[in-house]
Amino acid sequence: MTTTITLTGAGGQIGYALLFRIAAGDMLGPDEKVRLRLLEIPQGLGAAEGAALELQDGAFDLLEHVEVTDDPAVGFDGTDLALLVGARPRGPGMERGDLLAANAGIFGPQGAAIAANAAPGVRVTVVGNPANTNALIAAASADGVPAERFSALTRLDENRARAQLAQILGAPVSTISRVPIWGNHSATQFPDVSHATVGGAPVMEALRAFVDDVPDWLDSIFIPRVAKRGAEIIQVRGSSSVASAANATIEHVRDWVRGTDDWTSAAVASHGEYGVPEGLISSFPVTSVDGEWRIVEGLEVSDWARQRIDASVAELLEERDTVRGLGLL
Ligand code: NAX
Repeated sequence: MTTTITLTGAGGQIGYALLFRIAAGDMLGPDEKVRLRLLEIPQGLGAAEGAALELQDGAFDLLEHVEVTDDPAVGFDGTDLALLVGARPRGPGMERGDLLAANAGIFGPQGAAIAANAAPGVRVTVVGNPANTNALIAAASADGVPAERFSALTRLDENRARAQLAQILGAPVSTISRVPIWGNHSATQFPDVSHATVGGAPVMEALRAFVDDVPDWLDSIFIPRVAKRGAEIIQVRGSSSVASAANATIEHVRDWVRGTDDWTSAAVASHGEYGVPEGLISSFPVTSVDGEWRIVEGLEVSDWARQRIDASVAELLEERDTVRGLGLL
């Protein structure tokens, strides 16, 4: 079988880290051939064309074809998986509203181009920030494509949270499970350890051996560390997260297409679960079954968790209202 994959922002940093792993079979497995469409804006075409030449030189067995374009109709033609990574970064003096508007100008037309050109079962993963609201705009612009086919990346946040827990508990990260991210992929996100396990045992109990006051540690150290990890990487590395973001994108798409054994996190369209207003693209604990994300329902949510979920969801509502107010939704 061959899957057609469109990557926007293919000339950018995350694009460069993603392409070779996709071609090597890390995303869809060793038996699935891939056809890549690299969609850029004119200024990014050179970098995308360079990446295409290197893909050729990689002589990947699974890579059938690579095409570079700045035309969304060509880029999304017959695509099965659209990875929307390219976005407008916040420039100097840009207000939040300007940023949302600039990105609505990208993700609205891309949503429409997906509806007009993509394969009937297309799945769209939004990485470019502000990811949740960009996904909302793309989905709203994609007439005839169900909102369930759109999701935004919060897997990097979850991976960061699991890694932090592994570090303090002195346990392999592979033994840490069920650490969902709720809400927005932003500083208001809520990495939730209430249901987390380490080697099958509750993390909340395990933490007591390492931390005096667990709720205080969660509030003052863990949650801010996870939520601001992107800024920490920029400070230390001098550039934003790239390989870890590409890795999370690979895992997100792999799980969506091939299914999960346990919970993970993804920002998906709410149908009102956990009081999140219907239609918002909010991060939830999810599983993937038969190629569809399913929100894990029936979890107990403490008052403490409720407040944090509500705060992040309020930010998502604000973003939606700003975009609506500008007539872009
Ligand atoms: P770069 O600036 O390196 O690359 C972005 C690329 O997108 C550029 O080549 C640009 O020409 C292209 N582009 C811009 N508008 C486009 C359009 N309309 N169509 C096609 N291509 C377009 O950024 P990079 O480091 O690769 O990051 C990409 C995006 O990921 C950013 O928005 C970033 O904020 C976001 N991130 C999201 C994360 C998440 O967890 N959801 C984590 C990592 C990352 O911060």
